[in-house]
Amino acid sequence: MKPLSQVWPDEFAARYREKGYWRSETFSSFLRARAAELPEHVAVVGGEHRWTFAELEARAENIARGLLALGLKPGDRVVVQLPNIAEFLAVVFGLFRARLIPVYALPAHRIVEITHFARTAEARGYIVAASHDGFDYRTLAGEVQREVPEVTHIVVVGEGGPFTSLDALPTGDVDLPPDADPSEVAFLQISGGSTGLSKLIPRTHDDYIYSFRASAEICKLTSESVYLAALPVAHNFPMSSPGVFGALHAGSRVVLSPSPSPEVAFPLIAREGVTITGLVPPLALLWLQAAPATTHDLSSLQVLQVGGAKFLTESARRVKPVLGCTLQQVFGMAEGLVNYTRLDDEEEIIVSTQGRPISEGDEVLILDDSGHPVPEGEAGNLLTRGPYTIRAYHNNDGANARSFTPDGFYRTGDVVKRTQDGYLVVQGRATDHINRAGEKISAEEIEDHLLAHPGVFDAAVVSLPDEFLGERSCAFVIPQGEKPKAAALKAWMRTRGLADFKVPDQVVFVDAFETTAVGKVSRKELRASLRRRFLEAAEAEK
Ligand code: AMP
Ligand code: DBH
Repeated sequence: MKPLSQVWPDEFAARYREKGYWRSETFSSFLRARAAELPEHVAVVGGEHRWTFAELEARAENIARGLLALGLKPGDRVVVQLPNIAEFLAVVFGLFRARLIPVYALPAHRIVEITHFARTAEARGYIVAASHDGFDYRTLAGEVQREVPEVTHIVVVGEGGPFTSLDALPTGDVDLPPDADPSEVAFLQISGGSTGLSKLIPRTHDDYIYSFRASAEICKLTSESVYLAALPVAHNFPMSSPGVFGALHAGSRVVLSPSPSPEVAFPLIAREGVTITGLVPPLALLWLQAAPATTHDLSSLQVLQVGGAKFLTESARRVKPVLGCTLQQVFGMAEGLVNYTRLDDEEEIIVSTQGRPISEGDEVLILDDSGHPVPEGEAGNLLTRGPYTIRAYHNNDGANARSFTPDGFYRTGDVVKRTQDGYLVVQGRATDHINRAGEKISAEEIEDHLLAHPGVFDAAVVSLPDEFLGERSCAFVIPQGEKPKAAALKAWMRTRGLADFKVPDQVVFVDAFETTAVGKVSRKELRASLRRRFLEAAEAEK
C-alpha cells in the first residue's frame, strides 16, 4: 500500500507550530474534549436523531470497535459515501478513532468515480447509505466490489441487504489504537478534478483542524450557534469552512439537512433556530426567491455564507434586505486556502469581493503567465502556500509537477485581483474546467467519455455562462457515421456510470474544429475559440 504523507519542510512546520496554528489536536482528541466539557449539549441533529456530544463520542467508539472487529486494520482507507445524515458524523469520527482513513465521496458519484477513488486510495472498505434520493447504493457497492475486489468490507447505514449493516457491526472485544500523531494524514479529500479524474488530497489533523478552528473563529461560532449543513457534507465547504467540523469544534450544534431546497431547509431553520449556513450561488438565488413568501420563521439566521463559485455582486446585494442576515462570501478549495469576507466588513467589501485568507500564515502570490508578480490591483494567476495548504496530491507525480512550484506554492488555476486591503476578487480561471453550480467538471474527463461513442469523431467540452447555474457545460461534437441525436448522446452519457452533474447540459454538432496554418491548435485554445464563436453567434441572433 502506498504510504500516505503530507509533508511541510521542517522550518515551515516549526513555524506553524510556534505561531500556534498547529496545536497537536486530533479529531478524536477534540471530540473527547467537547464530550467532556459539554456532555449533554445536543451536537448533531439529523433525521430522527438528536445526539449529545457524549452520545456522538460513544457512538464513534462503538463504530471504531465494530470496524476493527470486522477485520479492517488501522491505516486502511475506507471510501465514505453518505448523504447528510447524523450517521455521517458518527461514522467519520469512528473511522478517526480506529485510525482508519476516510476517503470522501459525494452522494452524486457513481461507479466511475468510486472505482477511481477506491483504486487510487487502495481502499479496503466502503461505507454507503442503503439508499438516498431514489438511488440504491447497495447495488453500486456490489458493482464496485466486482470491479475492485480489494474492497473487501462494505458497510451499509440502514438495511444491509447482502452487506453488513452499521447497526449489526460485530461487538468483539477489540482494543482501540492510541490516538493518531497529529502530523499524520487524517483523511483523503477529493479535488474538483480540473484536469482529468479527481485527485486525492491528503490532509493532516494539524493542518485541517487549524483551518476549521480558525474558520469557526472568523464566523464567531459559540456553543449557542447552530450550523445547518445544507450542501452535501462530504464537500470541503460544508465540511470545514467552518462546516460541520468547525461547528463541533466550537461546541456548536450541527443540523443536517437532507436537501438544500427551501422546502426542506426553511422548516429546519425555523425548528432548530439555525444561525448560520452555507450555499452555492444558484441555491442562494433560490432561497432569495423563496424567502419573501415563506411562512417559516427565518429570523434566527444571522449569517448566510455563499461560495464554491462566483456570487455576482448584484445578487450579493439582495441577501441582507431579503433574508435579514449578513452575507459572507467564501472562496476556498479542498487543497487548502480559504478566504472569507469578515462579518463586520463594510457592505461594499462583502458584496464585491470573495474575502481574504483565513491566516496571516497564508502566502498569496498573483503572477502573470511568465511567473512575475502583476502590478498591485491587476489580475493574475493565484498561487498560495501556508499552514493548511497541501504540498502534494496522493500518488500523482504528474499532477504534483504541474500543480506545485519547486518552492511549494500551489497553483490554484484561479485568476484573481487583490484589492488594496488584501481582499481577493475572482476574475476567472486559467484551467479548462466547468464550475457548474459549484461542482467542478473536468473538460478532459468528459471529452474522453464522449470519444468512446461510435458516432463521435471528436469532442470539445466548454463552459458557457448560465443565468441559473453560473456556468453550464456544452459539448461541441464532430459526428462520424450516423450522426447521433443530442438527446440520445446525453442519454448514453447517463449510462456511463458517471455522476449525473457531468452529463453535458448542451450538445452542439459542428463539421470541423478550426486548425491554424501551423497545424493543430491546443485543446485549450480550441475550447476558447469554440466558446467565443458560439457566444458571438448567439449575440448576433439577439
Ligand atoms: P475544488 O477544486 O472542488 O475544491 O474547487 C475549488 C475551486 O472552486 C476554486 O479554485 C475556485 O475555482 C472555485 N471557487 C470556490 N469558491 C469560489 C468563489 N467564492 N468564487 C469563485 N470561485 C470559487
Ligand atoms: O469550492 C470549494 O472547493 C470550496 C468553496 C468554499 C471550498 O473547498 C471551501 C470553501 O473550503
